[in-house]
Amino acid sequence: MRILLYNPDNGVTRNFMPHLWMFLLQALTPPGHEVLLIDGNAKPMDEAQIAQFVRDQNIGLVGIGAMTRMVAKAYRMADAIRAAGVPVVMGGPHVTEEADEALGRDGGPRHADAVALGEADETWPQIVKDAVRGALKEIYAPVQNHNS
Ligand code: B12
Repeated sequence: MRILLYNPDNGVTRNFMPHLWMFLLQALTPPGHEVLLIDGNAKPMDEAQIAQFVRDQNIGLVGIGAMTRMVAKAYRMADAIRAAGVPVVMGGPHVTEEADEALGRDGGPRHADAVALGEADETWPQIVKDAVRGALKEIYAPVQNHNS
């Protein structure tokens, strides 16, 4: 499967500070998949452009991460990707606190097929496997270590 990890542009201050999550999840992706990275600060895209990109590149899953300041753009891009028929998983600090908002469980529109809560180091490989089977769960909670 071809996977796109997308970080929306920071449309508030427009300062560019690359985020680490994309590189980490790319490294943690199980073998056999191709992972493409787009940071909107380096490659600005609008909704129509990202929908075209996922179609042209035969993308099977899109992961979007966002802090609160970029989440409105993240949701607009997620909506465009889902309308193109490609599932979206979202993660990062905003949707970790507001998973119901991303999943449309708060009365608003749904933006994501699945949400990864907290750190996704352990859950990302499972998310990819579930996406391949067409069986994404709505919520992926981080694996807790209760040894301490
Ligand atoms: C380092 C850091 C910074 C650094 C570097 C920022 C950068 N761009 O990389 C500096 C000091 C510059 C910084 C600045 C800011 N930061 Co800062 N920062 C952090 C900090 C301490 C760690 C982030 C990090 O790199 N973690 C390591 C990476 C690998 O982990 P991660 O990003 O959390 O990603 C993991 C999960 O979130 C999840 N995940 C994330 N995205 C996705 C996407 C998908 C698809 C999936 C499946 C999973 C997933 O999986 C990843 C792997 O486990 C966090 C607090 C914290 N302890 O997490 C705050 C934090 C992210 N920062 C925050 C804020 C608000 C800011 C600023 C906006 C502050 C300001 N007012 O200017 C600026 C924004 C600057 C910018 N343009 O990016 C907030 C965000 C809150 C929110 N609701 O959005 C946090 C959470 C702190 C807090 N508790 O308030 N920050």
